[in-house]
Amino acid sequence: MAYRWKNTLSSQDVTPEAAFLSRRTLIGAALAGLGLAGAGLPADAESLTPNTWEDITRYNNYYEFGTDKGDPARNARMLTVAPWTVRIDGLVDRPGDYAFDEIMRVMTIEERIYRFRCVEAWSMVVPWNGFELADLLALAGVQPGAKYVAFETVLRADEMPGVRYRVLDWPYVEGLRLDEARHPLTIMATGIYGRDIPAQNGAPLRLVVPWKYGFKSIKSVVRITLTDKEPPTSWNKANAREYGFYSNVNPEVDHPRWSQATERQIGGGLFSPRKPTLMFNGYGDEVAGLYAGMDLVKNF
Ligand SMILES: Nc1nc2c(c(=O)[nH]1)N[C@H]1C(S)=C(S)[C@@H](COP(=O)(O)O)O[C@H]1N2
Ligand SMILES: [Mo]
Repeated sequence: MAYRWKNTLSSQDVTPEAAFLSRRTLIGAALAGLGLAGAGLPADAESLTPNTWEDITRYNNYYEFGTDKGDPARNARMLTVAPWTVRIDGLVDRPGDYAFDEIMRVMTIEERIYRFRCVEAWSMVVPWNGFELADLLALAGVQPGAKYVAFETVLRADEMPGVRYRVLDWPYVEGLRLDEARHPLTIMATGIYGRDIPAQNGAPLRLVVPWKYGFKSIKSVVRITLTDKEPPTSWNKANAREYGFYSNVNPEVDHPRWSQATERQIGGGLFSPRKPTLMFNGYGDEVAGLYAGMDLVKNF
């Protein structure tokens, strides 16, 4: 398989948020004029209005840096993000330590504006930059016996003040079925608004699976393992009754302690009405087929 060259984002290419938004509007209008709006994209991809840089980078969940929403923005600057390597191992043809810089050299970086829905019932819209996880998996060569992908976050007690509290069993781990991992909507994000992804959002690369609750989108990934068994996941280990392996966004399956029918949009202001939560977070046309015939109440 041939790999495309990355379209490099240098500091000169950084898109100020206002210019970015007007550019999106222009592109949307141009596409609509040609009758091409949304071709090959989720129907409303062009009409999603991203949250501000401030919303996205100051209201975070990254428990390794503390459990308050403002802790990651304050504490994650301690994280050393370069050099960085990702170990890819298990059922792959080319296991090894892949340097982040080398990955970036061979991947094509795209912009993906996705809804992001946390299991705590708040949501944002984030303009990610990144590459499809499928392309990274192809680089390592997935073997026929592989059925799942396991992910692990870096664990550094000296840089992560939150890990002295046993809120979770560190390191943070997550997992996907192989077909979910290879779905074209599943990306490894390396940027937001055309800038490098900030540490509090999971620098230098983090998973983004837009039809699942936010906790599946594991940050600062250092290891990706192809396996034939469903891998353990941090929130399921912490509370299996409340957090399943699949964790697809589903307004009809409530969390045992709160409703999942609606969500609070971050940045909407104090009086903005809650918005109905969409099945698969609005990506059902693309992903419902992955779960055909499955009981989504049992497999929550
Ligand atoms: N390593 C790690 N990854 C993580 C988390 C975490 O605490 N540690 N929190 C998860 C949760 S609950 C959410 S909602 C998202 C938040 O991502 P954001 O801060 O970029 O919005 O990251 C997910 N990935
Ligand atoms: Mo979350």
